[in-house]
Amino acid sequence: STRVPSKAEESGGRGLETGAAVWVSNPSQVWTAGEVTQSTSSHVVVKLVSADSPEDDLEDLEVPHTGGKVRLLRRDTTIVDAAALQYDDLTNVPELHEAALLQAIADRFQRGRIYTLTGPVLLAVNPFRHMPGLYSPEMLRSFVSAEKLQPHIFSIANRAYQGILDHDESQTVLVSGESGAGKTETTKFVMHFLALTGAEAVVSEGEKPLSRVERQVLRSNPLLEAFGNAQTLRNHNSSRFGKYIELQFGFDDGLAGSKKRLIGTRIRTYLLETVRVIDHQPGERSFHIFYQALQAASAHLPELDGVVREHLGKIEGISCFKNLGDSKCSELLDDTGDFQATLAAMQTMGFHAHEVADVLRAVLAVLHVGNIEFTVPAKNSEASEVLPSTGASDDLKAPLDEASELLGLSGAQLAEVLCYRTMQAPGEQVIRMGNTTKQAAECRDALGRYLYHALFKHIVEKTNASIGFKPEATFCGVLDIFGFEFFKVNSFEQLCINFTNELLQQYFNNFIFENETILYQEEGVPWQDEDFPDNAGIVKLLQSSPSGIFPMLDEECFVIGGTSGSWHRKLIQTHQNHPSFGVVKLQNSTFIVKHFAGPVTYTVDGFLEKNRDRLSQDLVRCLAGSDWPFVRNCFKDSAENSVSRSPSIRGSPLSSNSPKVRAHRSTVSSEFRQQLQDLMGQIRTTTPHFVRCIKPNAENRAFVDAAVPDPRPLFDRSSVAEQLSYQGVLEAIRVARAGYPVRYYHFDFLAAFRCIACKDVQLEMEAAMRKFQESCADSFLVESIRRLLESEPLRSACENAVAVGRTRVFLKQSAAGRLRVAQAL
Ligand code: AOV
Ligand code: MG
Repeated sequence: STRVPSKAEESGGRGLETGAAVWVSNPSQVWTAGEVTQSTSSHVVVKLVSADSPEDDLEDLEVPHTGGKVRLLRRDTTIVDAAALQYDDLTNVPELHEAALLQAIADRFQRGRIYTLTGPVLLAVNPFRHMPGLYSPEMLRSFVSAEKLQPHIFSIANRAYQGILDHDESQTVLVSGESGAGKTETTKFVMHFLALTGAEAVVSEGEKPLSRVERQVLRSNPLLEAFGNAQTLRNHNSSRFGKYIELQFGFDDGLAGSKKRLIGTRIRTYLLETVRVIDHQPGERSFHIFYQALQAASAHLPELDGVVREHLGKIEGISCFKNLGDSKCSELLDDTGDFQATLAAMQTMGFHAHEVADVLRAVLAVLHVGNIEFTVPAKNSEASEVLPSTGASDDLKAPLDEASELLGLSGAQLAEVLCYRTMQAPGEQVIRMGNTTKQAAECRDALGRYLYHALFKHIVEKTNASIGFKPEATFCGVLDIFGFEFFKVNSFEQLCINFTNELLQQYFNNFIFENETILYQEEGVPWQDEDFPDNAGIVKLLQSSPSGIFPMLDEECFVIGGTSGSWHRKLIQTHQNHPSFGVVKLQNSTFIVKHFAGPVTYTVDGFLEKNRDRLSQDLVRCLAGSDWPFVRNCFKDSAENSVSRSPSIRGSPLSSNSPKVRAHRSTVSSEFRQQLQDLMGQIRTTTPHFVRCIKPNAENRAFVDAAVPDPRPLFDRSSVAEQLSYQGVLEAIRVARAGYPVRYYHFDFLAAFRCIACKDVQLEMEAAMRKFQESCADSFLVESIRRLLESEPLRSACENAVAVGRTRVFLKQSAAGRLRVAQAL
């Protein structure tokens, strides 16, 4: 039967003959070349081959057949140059496994080939520098309507475009990878291709003007990045939100041309990291727009209107703002220049001058809110009041006054909702209670985050509205969403992100599986699918109602006296025997989820609070009554929904008891899961294209052509191997090679193994191969292949272990091994 080989099975030395070339697993190099010098019934002896100097005497290794710590994989020595064009698609490699994959990507990268295909999946290694010509207009044109898939992002984009033109089917390009791997850049190349190709298709001669929509779509990137990206330790332009952009195609009535081009767009965003407004790690920064706006304060910007210009003028630099801290700027960023781009993008998007001013006013308000500090009043240690002044700058008023003025409130109104809260049980009087300084500070931070989130949503909505969206049009979606994450401490955000990745992985597995099924069908080779790798169990553990990890978290948010700790205890009770769930001994507040990409330990502190994340309704009501229409509109909806939506006070047992409230409860995770479900539903209606981005080294060091002496590897093999594993690429290969891991095209098979046959038969085979070269008809070859497989001594080894398909020979390991032994004799 067909099984996916387990790790143990493929790792030992069983079946390896003396002289066999192998890859040896090695923690630092990940895979080192070696050769079997001795093969016994219990073990093999492997001599390591040093890549730098083959004569070096490296120690011999004894590897038992059971594998043990060391893993062995067969090394294909017939591949002289893995970077060769023949292997643009690695499915052409006869025996593809993780060592071969890693070597091929490494070899290709050294030669500047950053893109590689494994079947339909594109792997993209980030070069961290401009690659001359790689994305030029000529290059772009060369991919348009090319039939064969090539290792280039434009080729993938063209596939998607052709799918829309030829079949009128919607498409999705799913881009994944860790932070800094190049997802966002990849997304932009896809958008660039689709916008330009559509435009070129319409106007064939002379000038090729972009339409309004095309210009706006391209400009939407710098705009969203200004508000949603930040400099982090891993990426100077890290996206702190996920996005799905639907690029819609159709015939534009107003424009000439008979081909479809971009006619509309819808951008959806996910999980903006709003905590970054309040705080960030040393060496990182808050969102770009803060620094851009403050830089503009020093530059003269006459186009800005009075209030904002006056406020900007008073600011002496980022050090005025507590939330920006002592952020230093990378030389890779140009805030002043980027600000001009942000303003230009807003203009392209149709923001009027007063709307631009509103946006900047909100940016400043968020900063000033962050500066408000609290103190304990003399008589009451359980209460708080606003600290009068921090004296940040001579021109500035007290933070409370600056903030409230910008927000269109009075200082007293804002102080009231920060320092006091009200409660009301159904049918009873309103009670007013003082906040402690800690509670007041939490209120302030929640306000800053909420305000910024509202601003971000406003930017996205405005962008969508001005580009326009056609409900029925065929589209190409592009998904740029955070990859799998695991840090030293993992919290609610990581669980949400990793859950997203589980769903995408499940989708990816199904795609690979279907793809492989089609291949087998086309080849006329039967295959069974019983051991298809499947993460459905983990997905269920996370989301199934009512006892999945997320539904239990939601439930706990509405239980009186519920805490992260009580949720944790219930989790353990319910799931302790689940194969994908675990606990760490001696670590009381953690649990483990065994994700497809590896186990992640989550720390439960703060899960409940983060999942509730509601602004106090006192604040919402106050802001909904602002003098400033912009803020009023941002908070109007929340104020209207507030009665039925969630407890009127964070965690207040008084109102959460009311059945009316319970019926409409919503949490961050439930909203996010709903968004994800909609997204997956949408993606499932499209034809998918997968791009896996890979970060070659953790320091973002740029690709160099010449071998510049640098002891640090440009291509960190162990890190790349890890990424291939948790991006599911290895799994995909394992699935793809589940039934028959070794594959040769008919011709290649005879070229490699005809030597096994006796002389006369060999001559016949060579004649068949010549005929094939003239006619390309496989039928000439198939007869010879069958003859070879049925001859002694191969017959018994090949029975049930070889399938001859229409274009390829499929082999199980046992048969492949036997053939190699015969070949070597
Ligand atoms: P990410 O989107 O995957 O990270 P980016 O797309 O922002 O990563 O890429 C990081 C940086 O790598 C970019 O700013 C470029 O300098 C460089 N880069 C990426 N792809 C290419 C390419 N094809 N050619 C040249 N340079 C490239 V994150 O959003 O942090 O998860 O959160
Ligand atoms: Mg990004």
